[in-house]
Amino acid sequence: MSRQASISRKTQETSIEVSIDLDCAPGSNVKQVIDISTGIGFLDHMYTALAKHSGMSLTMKCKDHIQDSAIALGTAFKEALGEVRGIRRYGTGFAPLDEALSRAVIDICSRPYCVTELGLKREKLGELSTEMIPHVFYSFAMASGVTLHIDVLRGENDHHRAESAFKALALAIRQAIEKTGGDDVPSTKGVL
Ligand SMILES: [Mn+2]
Repeated sequence: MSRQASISRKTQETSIEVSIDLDCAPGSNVKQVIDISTGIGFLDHMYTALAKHSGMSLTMKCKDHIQDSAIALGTAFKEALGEVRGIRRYGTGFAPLDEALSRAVIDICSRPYCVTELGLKREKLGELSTEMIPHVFYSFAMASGVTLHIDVLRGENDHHRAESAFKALALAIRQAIEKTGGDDVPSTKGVL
C-alpha cells in the first residue's frame, strides 16, 4: 500500500497544490523528489529540510499564503497516512544545527494540539516573518490531527534555531510513521 496523497485547493485568493509520498527514505527504492515553491525562499528552505529528513517526497506549489501551505501539507499528510494502523505512532527527534539544538515530539493520535517554544528574536528570516514559524507548526498540527511539541533548547542564530526545529520535526515524523510490520492500531482504545 503506497502512502501518497495530492491536495489541490483553488479559491479566488489562493491556489495550492501539494503532493506527498511518505515512503521515500533512502533504501525504500522510491526516489525522493522534493520541489517546493511557496514564493518565500526561507519557507521553501524549511519545507525542503522537513521533507528531506522525514523521508518524504514533497511537491508544493503555492503563493503568498503561508498558513494555507501548512494546512494543505497537514491535510495531505493525514490523507497519505490513512488509518492509523501498523505504525509506531509516537516519534521523537533531536536535531542540532551548529550551536542550535531542537527537540520535537509527535503523537499521531487524532488529537490536534501544538505547543512550541522557539525563542526566535529576529523579526524576519529572509522574507519570512518570524512570527509565522510557530503558526506553520500549529497549522500543520491542526490539519493533520497530531499532537506536536517543539522546543528549541538552545542556539544563538535564529536561522539555525528555526532550521533545527524543522529538522527535529522531520526526524520525529520519520520515526512515528515508520511501519511496525504489524497491523495493529497503536492505542488501548483500539481506534485512533
Ligand atoms: Mn539553512
